[in-house]
Amino acid sequence: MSKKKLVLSLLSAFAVFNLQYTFASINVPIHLVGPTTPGQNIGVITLEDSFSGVLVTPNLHDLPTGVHGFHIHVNPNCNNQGLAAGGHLDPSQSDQHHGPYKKHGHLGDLPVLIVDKDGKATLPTLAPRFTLKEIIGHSIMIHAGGDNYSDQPEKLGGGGARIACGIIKST
Ligand SMILES: [Cu+2]
Ligand SMILES: [Zn+2]
Repeated sequence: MSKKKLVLSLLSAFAVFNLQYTFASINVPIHLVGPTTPGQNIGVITLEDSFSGVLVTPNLHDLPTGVHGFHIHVNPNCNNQGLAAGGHLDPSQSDQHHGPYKKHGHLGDLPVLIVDKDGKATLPTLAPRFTLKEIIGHSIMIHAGGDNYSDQPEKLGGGGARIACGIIKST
């Protein structure tokens, strides 16, 4: 093989490699929840397949400082103060809230969302147990309180009220 041919075949092999390892991603607009329809837009969450689960990259503002419960909920509907979204995504019907790192429990349990002193959330986290395909057609929810990845002492990690939400749609 000539040197030129070798370079060309190496280049095309590299292009194919890159195509295979370009992961799908989705941008989800996030709104504060409202009594009937969604309220103010507070930014976007980017969801992207990775070598190990889904990379969750928030670019959010106007949230209360601190740690927030963060989950995939079943219904693609953020109305009625977020209640229309239903419960945590749980295809195995485990009925257990164990957070993102245990093998069993709600598939939709995400790592907590951290909001800085300026009300912004920008820290990426990895949700290791599902792929992007499994969460399309559901919603993503931010709670007022934190999440201890347990049903004790409070159910569902103790996050309480739903404060912001977005619908995960394929693009
Ligand atoms: Cu939730
Ligand atoms: Zn849960």
